[in-house]
Amino acid sequence: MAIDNRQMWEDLGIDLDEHDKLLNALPPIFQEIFLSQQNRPQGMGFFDFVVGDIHGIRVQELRQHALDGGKVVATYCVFVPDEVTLAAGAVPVGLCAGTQFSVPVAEEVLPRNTCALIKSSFGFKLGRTCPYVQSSHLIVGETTCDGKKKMFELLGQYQPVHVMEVPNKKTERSRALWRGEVAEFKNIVEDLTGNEIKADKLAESTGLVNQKRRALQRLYDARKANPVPISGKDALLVTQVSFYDDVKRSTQMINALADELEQRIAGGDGVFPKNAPRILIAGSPMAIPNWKMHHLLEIAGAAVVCEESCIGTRAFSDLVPETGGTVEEQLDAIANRYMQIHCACFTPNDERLEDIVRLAREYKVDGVVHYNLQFCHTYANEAKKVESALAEAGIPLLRIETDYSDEDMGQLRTRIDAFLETLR
Ligand code: BJ8
Repeated sequence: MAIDNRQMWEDLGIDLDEHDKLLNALPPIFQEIFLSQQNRPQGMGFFDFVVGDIHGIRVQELRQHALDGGKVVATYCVFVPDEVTLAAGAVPVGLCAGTQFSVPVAEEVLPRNTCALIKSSFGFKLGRTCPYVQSSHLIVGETTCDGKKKMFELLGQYQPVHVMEVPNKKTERSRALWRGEVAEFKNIVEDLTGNEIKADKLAESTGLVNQKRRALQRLYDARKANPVPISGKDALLVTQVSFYDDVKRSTQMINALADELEQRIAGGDGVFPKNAPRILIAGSPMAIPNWKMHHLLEIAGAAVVCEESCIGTRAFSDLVPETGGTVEEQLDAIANRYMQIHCACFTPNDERLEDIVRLAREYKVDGVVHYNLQFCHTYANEAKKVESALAEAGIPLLRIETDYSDEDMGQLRTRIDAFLETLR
């Protein structure tokens, strides 16, 4: 039987008036940023549809899963292993944390000088405006940064939260700690679902998640072409949607889009002129619906061709080896794979610097924009080392520090125009 959205939102405890404001604000923004683009790939139709119905069908699926006795496990960070969640029969869902809409309510509790991603996530819970948060049986946080880990303590007053301890170094001792965290997470999802994780299920879910990563790799490989067959905004949207959509469906739709992009490349069909400055964005992740930086760069005439971020290469570059074996052996492989994520929470984190220079070359970029969410100290401090590494490689860099508000749009446009001018 079809589920009525309003009734569903009410059942989930959503503040319907505030939620109406949020949903009413989205279509004009989406029209301006996405639908107004020229020569978009047809495969973007699916992703437009998903965003157009952002709190509808996917939430209905989660709701149905819950009504059937299933569990939903929500996350904010690419350190939480979806393979384990899926192997227990639960559904993983990446939560949105990319809008200014949910920031003011969070500032009634959190210090204002907290990064927008933290405030936005907390504000969704406090304001009861996100049906994904409301649908979750467990929110899994991590200790990647101080702001987040203290926010998760507060979030735990409203909803069940489990925090995974992500170490700050990549020594053997730290790896052992992380392996223990993965083992504990397995026990927690088993308790939550009542399902024991078996080796065959874990191998199957590892294969599924890897397939999604391979599909994203194809999408990103297509962006290496010149002219580039898809805008940075559209590629960003695809990656953002893949965080909360069904894993199998995402994989299928991204692969269909990649097929189309490969045909475009064969035909020399691009969305920007060949001489458009090619930009790599590196830094803090851009949770949906944070499209600000891509939009500003692309309306200024640049082509964003890659993101070195967790809504980008850090999410899919490494696969979990599909060697099978016992549950414990597979968990070893999973834990190792996640320790290859080069988040700025690690010290030292030189591998990230190497990644940025390598990606800049692979994607043949003209310049790099280091994107930093205001008050994110790990990325802000690391930006200095990124600057040195890029200077040594002879690659121009623009450092941007911003939040989710529109207040600095004029100033950012001026700085972006000036930067692109130096690249032309
Ligand atoms: S693995 S980047 S998704 S932690 S921007 S909340 S770090 S103050 S988001 Fe991240 Fe996982 Fe690392 Fe990736 Fe804190 Fe910085 Fe805010 Fe951040």
